[in-house]
Amino acid sequence: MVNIILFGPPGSGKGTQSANLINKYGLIHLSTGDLLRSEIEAKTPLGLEAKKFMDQGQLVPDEVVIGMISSKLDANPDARGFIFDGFPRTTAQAEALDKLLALKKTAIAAVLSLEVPEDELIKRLLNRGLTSGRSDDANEDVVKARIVEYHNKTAPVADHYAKYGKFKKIRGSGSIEEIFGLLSKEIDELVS
Ligand code: B4P
Repeated sequence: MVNIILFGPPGSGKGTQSANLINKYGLIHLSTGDLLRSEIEAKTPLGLEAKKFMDQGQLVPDEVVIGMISSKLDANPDARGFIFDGFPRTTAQAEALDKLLALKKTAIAAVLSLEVPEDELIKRLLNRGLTSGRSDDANEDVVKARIVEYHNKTAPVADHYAKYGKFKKIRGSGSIEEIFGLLSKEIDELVS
């Protein structure tokens, strides 16, 4: 089983690259952002609660996202591995994920972190906001709040995995194909 975390700030391309990587490697894509947006669309109690945080550019409480990931892991007992996209976003989430995987006698193989300059992140997100209908991409204040949340709460997750020698920075600016090539090179070594 090969489990990879695609890491990086909002707009760094985690979702974009995951979509291509799952096809190439036959892994299961677990995006907490996508899971939360489905709950919002279905107007479930979880979705209505999550929306309050997402609309402000804040992270959704840990117990909500950890619960979602735990059910998805249980629902896919025969998976060849997972690509975690947008999860873990706090150290508490990282610790919970490590425990959930240990129960399944597996672990994170690598954390690949997409590095993109901040001005480019803002440009990409506002640009997506023109067409996506995503409330959290819609205005510059919310986009900037998401980047602040990333620095305060998510960046420490890098240290958590660096301690185990699992953390690797990957250039995240350039064409989508170019970055896909850089990520594939890393994953090829893990699956060979
Ligand atoms: P996410 O859905 O995870 O979204 P993201 O961080 O904005 O985007 P990503 O990095 O995947 O960027 P993408 O490929 O789409 O999170 C949304 C919100 O959900 C969070 O703010 C939070 O509130 C909540 N949430 C999610 N997970 C959570 C958790 N674990 N705990 C708590 N809360 C959680 O790319 C962005 C844009 O850039 C796209 O338009 C794309 O086309 C473009 N792009 C991509 N690569 C490019 C490239 N190489 N060149 C030019 N443009 C590119």
